[in-house]
Amino acid sequence: MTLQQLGQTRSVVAPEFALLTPETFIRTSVAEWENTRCTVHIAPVIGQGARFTQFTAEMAPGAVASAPPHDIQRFVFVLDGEVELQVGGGTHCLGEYGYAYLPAGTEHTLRAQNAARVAVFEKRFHLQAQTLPAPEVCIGNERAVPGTEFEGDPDLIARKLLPDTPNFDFIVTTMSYAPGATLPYVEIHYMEHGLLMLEGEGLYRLGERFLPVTQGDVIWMGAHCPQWFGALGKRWSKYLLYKDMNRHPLELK
Ligand code: UGY
Ligand code: MN
Repeated sequence: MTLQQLGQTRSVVAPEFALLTPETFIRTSVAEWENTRCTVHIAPVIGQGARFTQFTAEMAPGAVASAPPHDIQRFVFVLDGEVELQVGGGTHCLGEYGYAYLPAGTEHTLRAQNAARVAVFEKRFHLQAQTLPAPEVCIGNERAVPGTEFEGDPDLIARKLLPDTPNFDFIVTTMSYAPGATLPYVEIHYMEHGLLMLEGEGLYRLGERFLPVTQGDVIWMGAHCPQWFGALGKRWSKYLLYKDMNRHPLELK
């Protein structure tokens, strides 16, 4: 018998964080995603509560997704395969590591050209933001985004996939670590994170736990969860990271 068959897993769910590893993923269907198996990793009902959702959509060839309800923003990131995005009268082909941000109320479709796997973050658009100009559609590929050194460390590179401007109420970045690189300190902040390990492996500190993580793992970090990462192995590690941003702490919903 395997350790899994004996009831073992690396997944941990705590009030302020969750590590979710692939052997515990349960596929389900989600409205708007036809012919698609979705694993909803993070939903508002998790732990002390999340204000966003993160899921992986496994689209069959030709599967189509339509826009979420009108007040919800969507960010998609193609993990495997090719997805055709139709929005605003234009057609865009998103290949591996291609991404798109669709503001709340943006009619669009996503069509899998072949079997495709897509990481999705969705968040209700924050009302306070309606006094600012509406965020715009953003389309790109992570591999074409210039990186910047995180806190001056050339072995820790951050890439912002969305504009860091006050009209956006969340941001998605990738963080790339050379073997042995670490976050320079334990972070504690009121913003929450959704994370997908894209490449590599290492140790994630979540609260008081140090947990081994690897490609394919998902992490939720709730408000004020102590967090730190150190990269292990012989290749660069990279994770995709959601973070809510730019809103008054007393106005968070
Ligand atoms: O900027 C951040 O919040 C980021 N460095 N956090 C993280 O990687 N857990
Ligand atoms: Mn952080």
